[in-house]
This record gives sequence, C-alpha cells and structure tokens, in this order.
Amino acid sequence: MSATGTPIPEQHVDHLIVGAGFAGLCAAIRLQQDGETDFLVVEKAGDVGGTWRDNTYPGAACDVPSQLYSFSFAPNPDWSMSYSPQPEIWAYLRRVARESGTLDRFVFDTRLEDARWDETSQHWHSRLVGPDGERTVVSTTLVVGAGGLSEPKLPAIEGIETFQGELFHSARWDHDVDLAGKRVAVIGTGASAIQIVPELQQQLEATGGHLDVYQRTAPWVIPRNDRRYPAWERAALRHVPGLQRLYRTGIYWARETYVPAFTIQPKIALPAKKAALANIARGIQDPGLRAKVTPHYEIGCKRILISNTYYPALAADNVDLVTDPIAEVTRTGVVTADGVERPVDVLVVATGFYTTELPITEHVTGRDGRTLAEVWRESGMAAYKGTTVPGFPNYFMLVGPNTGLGHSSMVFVIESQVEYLRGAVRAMRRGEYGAVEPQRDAHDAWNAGLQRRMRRTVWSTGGCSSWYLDEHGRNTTLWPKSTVTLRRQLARFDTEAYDLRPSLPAPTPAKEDVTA
Ligand code: N01
Repeated sequence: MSATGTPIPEQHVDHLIVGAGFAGLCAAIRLQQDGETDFLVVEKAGDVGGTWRDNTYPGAACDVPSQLYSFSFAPNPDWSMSYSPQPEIWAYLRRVARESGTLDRFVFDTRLEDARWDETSQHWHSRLVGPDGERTVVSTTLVVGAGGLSEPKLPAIEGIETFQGELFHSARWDHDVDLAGKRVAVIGTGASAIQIVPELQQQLEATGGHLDVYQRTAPWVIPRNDRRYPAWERAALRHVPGLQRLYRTGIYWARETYVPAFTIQPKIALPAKKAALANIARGIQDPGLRAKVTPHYEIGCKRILISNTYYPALAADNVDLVTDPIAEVTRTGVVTADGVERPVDVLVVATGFYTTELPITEHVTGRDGRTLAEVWRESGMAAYKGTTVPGFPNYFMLVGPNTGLGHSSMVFVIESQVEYLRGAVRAMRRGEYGAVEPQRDAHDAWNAGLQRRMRRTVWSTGGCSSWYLDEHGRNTTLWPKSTVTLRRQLARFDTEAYDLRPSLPAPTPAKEDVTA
C-alpha cells in the first residue's frame, strides 16, 4: 500500500539484494555482468556506501591499504593516501555505482521489513517499507549484504538514558554539535575511538576544551605507515600497465604472512608486539600512563590497531585516560567505580556494533516458519561457507558467519562470496533448479571444522574477550585460515553439498496487487 493509500503493485524479480555497501554493490555489478539484470537493490539509507557512508566521525579512515580495499574489477589510481580517508572511499563507491549502470534498480530510504520463504512457490516474499509506502517483492534469491558492522551497539551503562548533554555513537556522528571549548568524553578504545581521539584532542586543545577517554581494555596499537601518494606515483598507477595490480598483489601477500601468527602460533607476532611497545614508548613519557595503555593479553587477540597519533594524544595536557570502570552516567557526567564524577558536555560512545546477533536476521523467515535469528539463538550463528543456511533456500549472505578477517581486506572476502553466488545462479539456470539449500550434514561438518581450527587461534587462546566471540565464547565471526583457502573454497558452487529442487512455474502476481 502506498503512502496515499493506493496499492503498490507486487514486483517480481529474479534477485532481491539487501544493502548498497561494498557487498550489495558487488553483487549487483557482478550479476549484471553475467546478464542477470533482473534484480532490485533495497537500501535503508539515502545513498550507497554502507559503513563508509555512515561512519563520518573525525579521523575516519581505512586501516587496510586502499589498493587492497577496493574492487579488483574497479581499481582506483587516485587514492590520495596509502590508507584512504572515509570521504574518498565513499566517493569511490558512489562513482563505481554510477559507472556500473545498475543504479536504476536501487531503491533508497527503504528497509526490508520482512522476508519469508514460500515453499509452495519456491520464492522469497519480501515486504519493503519506504517513503512511497509498503510493497511486496517476490524473488527467486535473497542476497543479504547488510553488513556485519552496521548496527551500532550502545553500552548498557546505568543511567545513560538520563544524560542531559549531547550523546551519540561513533557511527552516527552528530556534526551539528559544536565541540569548541567543551568537556567531551569518549567511551571505548577500539578501532573507531583511536581514530577519533587524536582529532578531538587537537580540536579541543585549540578551543580550550577537555577530553576524557574511558578505557575498559587497552588495545594493541602498532604504527600506521601511511603516506601520501605523490602526483607522479598516481600518474604511474594510472598509466603503467599492470603497476596497480602489482601493488595490490604485493600488499595482499604481505598481509597473508600475518595469518600463521593469528591461527597457529602467536609467538610469530613478536615483531608486531615489539613495534606496539615501541609505539607506546615513543608516544608517551609518563610511566604511569604507559602502564595503563600496555595490554595484558596476546597481540592479535583483539583487532590490532594502527596509529601514530593515538598515544601522543593521550599524553596531551587536555586529555585524561580513565581506566577505573564506569559505574554510571548521570544527567551531567560519568561516575567511575572509585566514586569520582567527571562532568561531560558531549558523550561519544565508540562502543562497537552488533556482530554476533545480526539484527537483519530477525526479519528473515525460512522454510519452517522460524526466523534466522530464532534458529541462531538456539544453535549459534553459523552458515555453510559463510554464505548459505539450511532451512533458508536460495538465501545468500555476504559477510556472513566466520568470514571476517583480522588481517586483510573484507572486499576480497565479499568478491569471493559473490563468486559463489554467481556460481549458484549459473547452476540454477543450467540445472533448472528452483531452489538450492545446503545439506545439514555439509553445514555441520563445515562448522565443526572451523571450530576445531579455532581452538588454536590467538582469538581463543590470547587471554582477551572480544566482539569476535559470542556469549558462549565461540568465534562465529572470523575466518581461521588464509584468504587463499577462503577464495578456493568459494570458487565453485558445490552442488553436491546442496538439496536441489526442480523449478516450478513462475508465480503469477495476485490480482488485487496489480490494480494500481
Ligand atoms: O568497536 P570495538 P569499534 N563500557 O567493538 C568498549 C571496524 N572498524 O567501532 O575492549 C566501556 O572494536 C570496548 O571495550 P573492550 C573494525 O573491524 C574498521 O571501535 O570490550 N567500554 C572497546 O574498547 C573494528 O574492529 C575501521 O573492553 C565499552 C570499544 O568500546 C570494528 O569496526 C575503523 C563498553 C568498542 O570497540 C569495531 O570497531 C573503525 C562499556 N559498556 C572500525 N562497551 C577501519 O579502519 C564497549 N566498550 C577499516
């Protein structure tokens, strides 16, 4: 039904793609290249870009080198820095989307309210809600690229709802709030916070303001070997055939050398640990502060962060690092367990995202009438090859369970998963299958193998808690092998691991739905 009360016709497409970040965009472009042009991309925000549209906090930049953090089929010789700032990545994604010729099938400001598998017709029936009202889309496949780090997680701190000053999450930065001369507090010291803190420190120093940084667990931070690309180098990347691919390949393999330290023997990471300790020594003189920021768990157990400016910022006169646990937030400040209340005008919560209970799964209902969230609440988050799930035919998740990386580019993972999707769609066309669903045995064996492998990793043995682990301590987020293996596993759609059901005649639109 439209906002004016007129019914919106039911729409039938081959593929419904959810999300217009790196993942959704990649799926749309690659499907189009295969001649699979009958798709719709639904995006809850007003533009493409996903996390790179949403995270506009000061200092937002990628901590994976840009040459690798871009599509292999859309290289960009114009990155200004070896680690690109957020506005450049967002502009890149907008350009790629524009030039791909797929944007006419994107619907913005529209969210997936409910997607249900209908076994009788072997199609997904999805209810979308947007500015024009509500519409139903019937599709053969449902491809979800809604992002693993897209739903901000607010901290459960007593009294936080009573705070009377300005409060926002790092991923929803409120640029209308004037920070000049204010008392600002940042809760969290993860990847986002360590980019925000140096920017705020400088801004507040220039205006007579003050910054409190609330640290629960110290992160390991190694130097960021960033550099600006001079004009000649950018020209060379544009004009010398193969040069950009060579850069990309070099960075890719350099990153792969980290894998054994994460997955087999943490001691291999000793040089990184030394670099992190030297980073502390260089940035901070005060022994007390040095001790506070020195982690007590293995490097790599949580994401290794990169910054040259974080420690000097903490050491600045207008910054206090608070390590006493937060007891409560009052109307006007933050109280720590030692009873000290620090007044705050602006509270920034850089406390991460929902990673092990993906909110989109509440809206996806499978063959037996249960949502994916319900299934996962019972069994834990898991998928076959990080992409498909028993009971959810023709459902493909990008950046699904156990596909995250601690060392390399998620764009590589997304492209690998989209290859798998393409393989599935080709197999369905060739075999005239109406539904493909992973077999329970294949799914269980895959996940048992991953969890066996997980036991040796630094994420399990390193002595920390992290967003990689679910409430039972199972790592359901990261990939515990090399990305070469990941790509090989996803290179072919392995029909032998699937139940394949023959096609049924296409469903005809219900009469009352086409009267608009
Ligand atoms: O979130 P996080 P993030 N009281 O979950 C603390 C990606 N990313 O937004 O460590 C007090 O890492 C929490 O403390 P602890 C990247 O994959 C990429 O920073 O749990 N503190 C931690 O310090 C990254 O890993 C880029 O003890 C509380 C912090 O909040 C992911 O996003 C840039 C608390 C949360 O850290 C998430 O990073 C930025 C509480 N109640 C982010 N609850 C790139 O450059 C949580 N904390 C690509």
